[in-house]
Amino acid sequence: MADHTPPTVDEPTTPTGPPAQTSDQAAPAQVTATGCPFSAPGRAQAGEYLTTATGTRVRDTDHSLKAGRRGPTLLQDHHLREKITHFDHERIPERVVHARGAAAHGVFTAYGTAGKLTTAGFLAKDVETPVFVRFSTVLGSRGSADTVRDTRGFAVKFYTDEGNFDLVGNNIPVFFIQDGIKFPDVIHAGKPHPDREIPQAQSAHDTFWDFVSLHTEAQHHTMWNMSDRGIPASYRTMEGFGVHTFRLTGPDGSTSLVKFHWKPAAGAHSQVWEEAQLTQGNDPDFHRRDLSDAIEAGAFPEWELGVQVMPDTEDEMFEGIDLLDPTKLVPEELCPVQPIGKMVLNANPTNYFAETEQVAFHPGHLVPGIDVTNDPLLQGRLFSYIDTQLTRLGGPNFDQLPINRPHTEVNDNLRDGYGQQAVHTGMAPYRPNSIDAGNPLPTPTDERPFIEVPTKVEGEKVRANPVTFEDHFSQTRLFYRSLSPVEQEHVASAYTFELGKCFETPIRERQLAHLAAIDADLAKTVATGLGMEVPAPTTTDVTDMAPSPALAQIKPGVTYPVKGRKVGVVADDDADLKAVEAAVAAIEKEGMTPFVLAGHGGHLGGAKGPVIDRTLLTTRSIEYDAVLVVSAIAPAPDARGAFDAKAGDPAGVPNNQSDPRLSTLLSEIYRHCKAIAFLPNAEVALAAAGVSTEAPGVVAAKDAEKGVDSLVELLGTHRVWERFTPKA
Ligand code: HDE
Repeated sequence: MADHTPPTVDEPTTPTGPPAQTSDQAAPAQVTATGCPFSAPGRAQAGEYLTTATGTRVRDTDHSLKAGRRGPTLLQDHHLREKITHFDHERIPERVVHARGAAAHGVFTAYGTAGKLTTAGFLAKDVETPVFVRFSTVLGSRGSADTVRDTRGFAVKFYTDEGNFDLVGNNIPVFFIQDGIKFPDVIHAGKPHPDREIPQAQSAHDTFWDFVSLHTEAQHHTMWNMSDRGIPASYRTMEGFGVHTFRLTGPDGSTSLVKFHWKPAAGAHSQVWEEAQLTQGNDPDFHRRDLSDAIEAGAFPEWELGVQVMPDTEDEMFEGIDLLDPTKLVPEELCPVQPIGKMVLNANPTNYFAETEQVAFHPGHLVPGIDVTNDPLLQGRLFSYIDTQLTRLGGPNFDQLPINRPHTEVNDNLRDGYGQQAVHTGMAPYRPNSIDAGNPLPTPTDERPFIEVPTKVEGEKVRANPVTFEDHFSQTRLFYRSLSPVEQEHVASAYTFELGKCFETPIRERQLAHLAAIDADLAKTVATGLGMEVPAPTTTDVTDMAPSPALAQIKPGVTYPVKGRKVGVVADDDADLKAVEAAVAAIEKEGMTPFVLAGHGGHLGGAKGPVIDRTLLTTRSIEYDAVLVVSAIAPAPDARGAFDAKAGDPAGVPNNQSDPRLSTLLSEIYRHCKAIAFLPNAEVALAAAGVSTEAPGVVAAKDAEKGVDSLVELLGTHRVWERFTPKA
């Protein structure tokens, strides 16, 4: 067993024993009804009457103090100045990356299966640990759309009994660069162009593709971005990855190298590209809304945490894969993911700014039993995350903000600084001391301190990577070739779209040469779409690795729970209202959310009829995972300009039988491979939309219950992909 006891250092003042912690040294924790430490009572809003910041009651907050009714405002108006000054400083700098995000509270429950791997107490059997999870896009500003093509952040703060542990991961298991020093470069390239500050939250522009085509190490991550992973259907349907390799220490002192994985119970699903684009305009808050709505509806999002465990060998390699290279993954077929616990998100934040905006994650927030490795990207991050908060959160005391406070005692000797919340009373915030009874003491080894795993370090000072970091194409090919044909088709379209938005021919040519190295057919499809020749491949030194089916999102025969899916029930006032009610009940019974969709608001067929949740004016296809069409919707007489009642549409159905906005909605649902069921007499709506009732996933149902049954079956595989079989 390795001895991890730190060397003893003789100190001038030897403490005589663990002195009691004094009140000023305790963490400033306050627990709210939800069990999370939130606001200290000093700043909570209380009392019936409006007051100033210092508690003086205010009679009038609508008129400034003026010299006469028509006179100038007086500098003396302390209430006006306090109110406006505070408002002027309400904003803090947004995160330099991952500015756009949404978060939720939850609970992590460990299975105890990691007990031999790590001493981390929160991974012991049945231990429940509160968590706060923030999901984000990377490139966009705080107000940008959720459904852009991008990597998603997946950051989890575990408030463990041994201090906070942050698993600050992404929804993609590899990263663009191998060394943290390149991070400013890749982000400058991905962010809007500095001259006109466009495009917002997009990778489809010259500087991004300039960077990733010049740094071939970015090819693997970029391929993931171009796959369906770049446009998740929901935060609830994303996998999460710790990306880097971490080092665990078990109770017997043995160490192992691990990669962390989050697997969503709902399955990994994505939008299709047209749908993602429509969503950006129709509901830029789509993912944020989906997350909070699901939690509010009790459809709590769930993930299983798992680890791939690799031996801690001297070369830190596994099956030829360098575990310190963050552009490489370890296929699950070579090293299975072992489940170690479950996370359920069960509460929305109370206040966006206080929690979601002020939460500060840091890969260096570690607990005993979990340590970092020398991955040069992770090493760069260990510096960045504290540093960035100094600007963003205005000083070094951000760990005292309610959302960042640990749920354990803190006795850190850190003092003063901007935003200091604690009223420290001791005399000797230094060590050793003989004044505050020596408090605080260094933690003895048997009291579970954090101890760095004593790994051997030697070498010359160099600015260089290991040679095992050099292959940038084999795993990119592995990922592409592991995808299902549908996903491969999406990848080709995504590259064609993105490069089609680049103006510089040399950039397109360089990227096509990389695609030629990855997969000749892919390069050919993209080049054809761009109207260009396929250049010679960048390299032919690419290893064919055995495909990893686990990397595909669309897996034949695999179905997922339908709980939390959204189903539209389309009906008009003269529809069979009993069928509408039965459909709503059947959808709810499955744990899904029904939305009755009609031409107008209020109730269907009079005040006592079913409640209408969405109207053709307020909705779009993007809101639904599937639809049940109970009847067509007659065109609204006031939908001026939306249709010409006299003309027939190409399907030969007069527009006065089905509202053209319903036709648009149904044709999008159809094109996006979503399930459709329809009741007798509703065919006219499908015909007007040009939707064939013979097509896969378009099901005629005798009654509402049967219709919902068909939808449940189809929704298990998320989409009806066979509707448009990709060309061979
Ligand atoms: Fe980050 N990253 N990052 N990153 N990152 C930040 O920290 C950085 C990297 C990730 O919801 C920043 O507090 C560097 C990899 C997430 O609050 C900043 C490098 C992965 C979030 C920062 C990386 C991530 C961040 C901006 C290369 C996946 C959002 C604000 C060495 C494993 C956390 C902040 C949240 C945020 C730096 C690379 C994930 C600037 C220097 C790899 C999920 O510190």
